[in-house]
Amino acid sequence: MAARPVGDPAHEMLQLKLPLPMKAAIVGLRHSGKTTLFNALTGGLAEVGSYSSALRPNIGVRKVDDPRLEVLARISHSARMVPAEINVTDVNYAPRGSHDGGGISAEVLGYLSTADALLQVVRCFADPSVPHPLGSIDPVRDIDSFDLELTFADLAVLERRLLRVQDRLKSAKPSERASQQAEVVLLERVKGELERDVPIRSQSLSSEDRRTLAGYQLLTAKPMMLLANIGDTELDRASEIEQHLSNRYPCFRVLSLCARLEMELLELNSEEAAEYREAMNAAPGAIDKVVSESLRLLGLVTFLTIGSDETRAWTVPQGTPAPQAAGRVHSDMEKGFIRAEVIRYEDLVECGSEHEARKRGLLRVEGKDYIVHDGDVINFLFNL
Ligand SMILES: Nc1nc2c(ncn2[C@@H]2O[C@H](COP(=O)(O)OP(=O)(O)OP(=O)(O)O)[C@@H](O)[C@H]2O)c(=O)[nH]1
Ligand SMILES: [Mg+2]
Repeated sequence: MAARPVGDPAHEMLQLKLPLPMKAAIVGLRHSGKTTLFNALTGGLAEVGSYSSALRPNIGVRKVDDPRLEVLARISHSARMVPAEINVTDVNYAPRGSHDGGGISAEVLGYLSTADALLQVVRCFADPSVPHPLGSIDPVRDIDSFDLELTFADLAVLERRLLRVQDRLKSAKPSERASQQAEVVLLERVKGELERDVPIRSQSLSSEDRRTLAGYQLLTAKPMMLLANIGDTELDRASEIEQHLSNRYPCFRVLSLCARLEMELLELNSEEAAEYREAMNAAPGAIDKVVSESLRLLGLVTFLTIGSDETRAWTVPQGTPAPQAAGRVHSDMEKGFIRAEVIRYEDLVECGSEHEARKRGLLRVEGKDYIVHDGDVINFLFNL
């Protein structure tokens, strides 16, 4: 069958939407404002302040606002715009030593281990009507305590894995011994560093070591960001608090915001919200910043497709080759991939049309080894 460009009516018949594999998990101590942030991020209506150890996590989706979509939709006269999405989970977590829990429960660990990145909500707001599980407001203690929990969880996984590999080594065939011995050496090294308080994400490991470890879904290996949840009376100190935590934890990206205010603002129209924001001294774009930083934390880049039917943003992990990116749009496009026609977003905007970009030689034809970049506008050609 002849090559068929994206946007061809026959394309409509294909099942367009594939599940997005990347997931950010909101974590943090009890009553830090996780569910409030979840609602602010996803427009969700999950009940806040309703922690129970049996509570299921909230699972939602955040659309990624991208001003490039509107520009491209105008250029390509698209009927509609479809933004990219990130999956967000709000996981309940009770800290070791608090009256309602002894560490992270196995259920929570299960959710955390499948997350690709962690957004840690750090309680900075003081409110006597919302008791802190450890009795006082102390962001540094909370961050360190959470880190300890992640470390304990990883040590338990590594110890179990080590026992299993050592056991298997006893009856291993000569051809399997070398790789199993190498795994034992790696696990012991990683465990030793972890015992010296070096999280796996900060350990110096080869990409092969990281590939081996990836299967264990270790928590301190996951990228993490700190979200300082400040009270609405402290908004004028937002950047000071952010700076303080950034200095204390240079390995983490730190953002400060008032999750409750951001959630409440969703109920107002944009004019009222802007007025309220100004009155409260709350900088605009706090949630957008959380979203864009989450994309970065997840290691995602955005490419775009255009057509008269729709202009759409898609996210893929950095380093994704063109055929796999095509597979995000539809699995048939990956299977029958021929080539990709790529224009840089900025070039397309400057040319004003695909036709003009083609004329000026700014449309590149790329093969299966092409690595997709953020802002690529792509037309995949494929065989069915
Ligand atoms: N004063 C104040 N209260 C807040 C703020 N953010 C959240 N809260 C309140 O803190 C309480 C807990 O908020 P949640 O969002 O449920 O916190 P959580 O971390 O999900 O709590 P658990 O699920 O119980 O662990 C609620 O009563 C919120 O209204 C804030 O910025 N200021
Ligand atoms: Mg909650």
